[in-house]
Amino acid sequence: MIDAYEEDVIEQDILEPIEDIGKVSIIIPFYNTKDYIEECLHSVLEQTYENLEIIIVNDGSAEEDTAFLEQILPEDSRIVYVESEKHKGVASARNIGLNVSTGRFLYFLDSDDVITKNAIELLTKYIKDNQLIVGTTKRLNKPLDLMNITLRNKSKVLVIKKLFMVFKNRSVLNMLIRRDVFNDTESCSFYEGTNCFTDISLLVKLISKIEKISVIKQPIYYKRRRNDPITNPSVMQLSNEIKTKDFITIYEYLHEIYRNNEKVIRYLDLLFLNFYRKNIVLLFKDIEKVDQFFENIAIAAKRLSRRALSNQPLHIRLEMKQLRNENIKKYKKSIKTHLEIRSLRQGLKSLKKFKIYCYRKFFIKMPFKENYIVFESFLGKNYSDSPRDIYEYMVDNNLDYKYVWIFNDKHKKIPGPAKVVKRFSFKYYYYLGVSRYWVSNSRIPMHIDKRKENIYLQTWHGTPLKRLVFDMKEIYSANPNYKKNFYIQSRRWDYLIAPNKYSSEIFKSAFLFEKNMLETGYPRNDILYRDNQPKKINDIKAKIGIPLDKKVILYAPTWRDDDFYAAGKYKFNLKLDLQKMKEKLGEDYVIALRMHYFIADEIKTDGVEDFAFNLSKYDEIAELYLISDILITDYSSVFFDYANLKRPILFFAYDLEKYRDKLRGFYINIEEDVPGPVVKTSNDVINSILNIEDVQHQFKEKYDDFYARFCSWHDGNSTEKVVKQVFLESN
Ligand code: C2G
Repeated sequence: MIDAYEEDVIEQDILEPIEDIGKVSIIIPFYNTKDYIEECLHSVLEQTYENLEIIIVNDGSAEEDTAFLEQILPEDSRIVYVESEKHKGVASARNIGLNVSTGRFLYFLDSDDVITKNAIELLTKYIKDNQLIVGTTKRLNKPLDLMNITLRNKSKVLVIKKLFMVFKNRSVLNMLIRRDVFNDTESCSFYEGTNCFTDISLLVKLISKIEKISVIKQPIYYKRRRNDPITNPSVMQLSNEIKTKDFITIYEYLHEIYRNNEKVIRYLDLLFLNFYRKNIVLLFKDIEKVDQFFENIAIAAKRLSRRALSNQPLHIRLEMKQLRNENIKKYKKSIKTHLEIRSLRQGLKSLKKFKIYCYRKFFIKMPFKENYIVFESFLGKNYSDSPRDIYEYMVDNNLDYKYVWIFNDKHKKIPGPAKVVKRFSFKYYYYLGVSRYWVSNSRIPMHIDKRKENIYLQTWHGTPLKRLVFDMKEIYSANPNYKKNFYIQSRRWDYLIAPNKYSSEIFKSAFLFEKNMLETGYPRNDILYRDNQPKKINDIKAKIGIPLDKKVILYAPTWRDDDFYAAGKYKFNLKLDLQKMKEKLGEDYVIALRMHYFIADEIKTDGVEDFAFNLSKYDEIAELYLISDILITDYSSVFFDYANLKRPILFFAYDLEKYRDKLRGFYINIEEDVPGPVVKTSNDVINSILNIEDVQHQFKEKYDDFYARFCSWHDGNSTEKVVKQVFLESN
């Protein structure tokens, strides 16, 4: 929300007839945003205020983006489509748009953003005699159709004199500007010398010409948080280095032009000091960057007025003094102290932050423990998967290492000599800081940078059916920074295990992984070759309490990205009719229910306790594969592993269309390629099981092809291959 000084509030019902006060030129630069432009355009064409000129400037986009845009542009006389011959940046695109615009008002909109359908109506209604009016902007974290944007029928409008409060966000977006503020088209233009911060070049013109503006305190502009800052960043997701270079460039340029305009200089100085504290100081965490930027920042700092410095805290004033005196030695010392104090202050905010402070400040600088290995599986949830097989192989072969296992439950009991450490405890940070090896099948938190000597073996946790990370277009899960965070975390991986050729290729594209791919098959599947024998199977059944005289159905579904209570806590509605399954199948079968480790809901088995066993908390799903005669799943990768047993698999895909076409998308054609029937109802599941021999016969050929493509790297020796390559040969 824009914090502002209320001078005058106008409460008016916006449902009055719309007054046409003149044509509004909406200028939309387009650059490689084919994934978002449709929603943007739709939100503009939907506007209740109709006297619009919609100027789309294609700023040298890629062919496929251009083709897509030209294909979706509707026949609407209000649309003006302009192409620039090559990509020159948002300022140039907006200037092209300004040059062809004819409207009485100007409005800038980014092609990956959207506006509410009454946005222009509100802006034109409340601009009154002001030169400019701005609406409130909100973040758009997920696709518009999942946003329930409510239009309140009342809106508070403020009239503001303190322009800096509004302009401190450095953006011209969501502003309705009278064209006659500018005496000629030349002055109504953007500086084209940088990629970032070119809005400031128009804002300073506005500051030099106007005294007050109106502000609508209702969100009418939704700014998309671009979910892929790595391979398709928005301008403001560029690196801090690029942004610092651009900021200094445009600050210098405008400071020179407006050197005699006290108000503009005050604004520029405010921006410089804000940018210095939020970006430049952080850039200098890498102290070598000081050498690279010191000279230019010193020049900029010399321009600061005494007044601008007067209300700055002491340490900033000191740093500015050292910059203005060009004393890089003293400045480096000040910045180091500044960052130290900053990280200590951060560290004192909470116990969790203090542990992270200790990790960064102390633990990763303590003597390294060469033969220590830290293991973690499914974010500390259980003792399972490939990390477990690697650990047990090393212990059984008496390899000379010390072992630490991370669990959420500090009382977790596991076999062998490993030390059990509670996740996120001080010991957790200590052992991650001093241990040479990390072995994980999922993700180690963003804030845990690793030492350069550390070796991180990422075993991952399944052959991908669902599209992953950089192969996903939209991000529906709880964390909108998913791609950026994943990229940072996966840069730390030194080894990644692939269960088959198919995964090896996908992991390279989905994870942008370029280091050591271990094409060994999954250690976690060795058990399916080693222990697939009646005695072992009965031992597991007895341990769990499954009747030995019954066959077992295993139901192991995955999670749904958009069905969550919070990050990592997902909902699950059991669609299988357990009562009916018990009636039809209970004589010969029992069913093991096994929810994904993200599922927070407790599965109910009331009334069918002797038929349905909830094994969601059972550590090792591979043991459940062994005891199961049939697997029912959906889009979970479990079937790629279970297929090693060559037993029947049913795909209970009751929400296939939504899951495949909206939520995630798949790498293979689930209806064509999977080695079993895709069914949608409990009845279909029951009938398939009652005729399971026919099903097996029907899918025999497809199953053999599937096995050859996805299971052929497994022979029961994957663990040995991984241990030799990572721990024995690489030393
Ligand atoms: N899993 C489980 N129980 C389930 C589902 C999954 O124990 N009901 C375990 C299995 O080891 C499975 C792994 O979690 O292989 C991954 O589960 P998926 O359902 O495939 O979902 P996800 O966690 O999104 O991983 O490359 C694999 C993908 O990353 C999928």
